[in-house]
Amino acid sequence: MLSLNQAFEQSQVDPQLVSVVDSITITCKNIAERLRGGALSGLYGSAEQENVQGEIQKKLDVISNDLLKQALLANRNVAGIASEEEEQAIAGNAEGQYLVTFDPLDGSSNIDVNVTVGTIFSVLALPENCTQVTTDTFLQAGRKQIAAGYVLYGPSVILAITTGNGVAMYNLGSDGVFYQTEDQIQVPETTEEFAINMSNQRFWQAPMQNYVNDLLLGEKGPLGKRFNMRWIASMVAEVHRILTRGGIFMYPYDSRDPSKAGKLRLMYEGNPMSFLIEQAGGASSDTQKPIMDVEPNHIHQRVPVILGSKEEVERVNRYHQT
Ligand code: FDP
Repeated sequence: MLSLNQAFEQSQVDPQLVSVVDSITITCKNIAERLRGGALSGLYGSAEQENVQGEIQKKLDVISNDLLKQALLANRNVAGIASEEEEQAIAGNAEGQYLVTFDPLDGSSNIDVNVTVGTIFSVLALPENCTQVTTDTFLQAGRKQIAAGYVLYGPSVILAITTGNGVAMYNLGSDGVFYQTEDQIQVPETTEEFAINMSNQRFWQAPMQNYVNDLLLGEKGPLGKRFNMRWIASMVAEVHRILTRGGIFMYPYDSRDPSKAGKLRLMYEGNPMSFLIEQAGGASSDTQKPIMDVEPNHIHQRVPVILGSKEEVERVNRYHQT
């Protein structure tokens, strides 16, 4: 079976990029190990909370962030990092050519209930002539991503990755090596499965209300088919399901906090997941344009996210055009 490094070698991925991805996957193995320990790792609960021995417990998302930060900043090919858990980007090594953004533990409200979570990452190039990495250096549209992926901590540990040449998946073996299980994944164009947090329905805008209402009408409605619903409340797990068997995932704008464009973050969730989904033949949209065409103006910018099987994403776009 092909290991991740052999696959990179075969497709002649830049060795410096390989080393950046290595830093991420090695750290993710460490995170997976801690997650597997569950409550025995003493890592459940809130950050800075004391356990019965009077020891300070740190939340796993804080620990995952620290581990990734440490590993990436120690890599001389990394020019800087930006994390969902950090206020500002952090400059890395002077000779580095790559910028990495990451969500260290997506779906973290699921950790304590032992539901699948994951690490999401995106790699950008250091712009030419950049002499000083700042938070603004990261404000590049998703189209400029060099690589993106996630490591899923579920019943098995799975890496999904793209370097702009399709999407491949790897399973973590008991020997600590990621082995390729899928290559050139294709998201089916049509689907009968949707994922959305229905409890927010009354806060959505009219076009989203109309689309979901029509979808719920099933075979007798304008969409002419019966839909099934899934909501894991862990984006990384939902995207993994969509890459595996299709579907549509939506976290639209809602009026609960009108100042926020959506719940999910463009740089750590929207862009990397859109890169994977587009590379697998699916589509992704903020209801007006492809997410990867959104020009970021803030490192923690939020974005409405609609992604998955092409036919359904395009239908959602049409509902928003009328
Ligand atoms: P979480 O808050 O647990 O980190 O990243 C945000 C996210 O999870 C997504 O992974 C998930 O899809 C969504 O939020 C869940 O939101 P709801 O709590 O509204 O269901």
